Amino acid sequence: QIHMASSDKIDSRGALVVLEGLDRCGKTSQCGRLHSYLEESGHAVELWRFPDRNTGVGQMISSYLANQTNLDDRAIHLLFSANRLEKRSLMESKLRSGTTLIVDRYSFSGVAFSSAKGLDVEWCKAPEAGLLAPDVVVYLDISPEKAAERGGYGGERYEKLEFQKTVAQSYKALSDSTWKIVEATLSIEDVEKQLRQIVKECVQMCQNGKPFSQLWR
Ligand code: FDM
Repeated sequence: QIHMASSDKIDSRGALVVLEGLDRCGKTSQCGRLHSYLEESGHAVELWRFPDRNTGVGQMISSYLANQTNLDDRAIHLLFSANRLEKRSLMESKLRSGTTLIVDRYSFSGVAFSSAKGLDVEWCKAPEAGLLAPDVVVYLDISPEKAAERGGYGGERYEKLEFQKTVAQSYKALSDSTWKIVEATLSIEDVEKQLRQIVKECVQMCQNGKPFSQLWR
């Protein structure tokens, strides 16, 4: 009779999948398509986004983005961080129960946008050290000029070409070799195809017990 050592036990879990990119890169549509695809294939999956505008903190962020309130750059940065921190335990329990989360923006947006205003990168990272690290980060890559040509910048605070150029540089500085870069100017179907492949592999690794890791550690 074979007894499995407890260290051999496989803790199957859901995957934390994060999509990042500039405004108008197609992130939100692709998150939706990916969510439907996984759901239809019978996988437990939820679509999340940051900022989560449904919480009290999220409402403060929303009114800031709509230019209805002004806040100090550091203060709004910390609200974005708090908005992720307040979802941390729910996030972890969903993943442990086997649910995959497709997340439209995460801490990388926090650092990219705030550091584009001139805040120190390390200062920006600090409040979120220890949050769950994504199992995969997909960056939908588009030049700020191309994104602006797509039109439909909605008039929110950051939706301006000059600022988006700086954000693009911040993202580049933040990205590492683990990020999957997908060319966002391909057709919707081709982007979708690449995403499915990336996410299928990632989901598989998490089902096979890939351990959690923490941000910025
Ligand atoms: N944004 C988003 C930040 O500045 N910091 C953050 O931590 C996050 C998650 O908020 F311009 C910015 C990015 C974007 C704006 O995002 C709202 P959506 O995806 O358009 O809702």
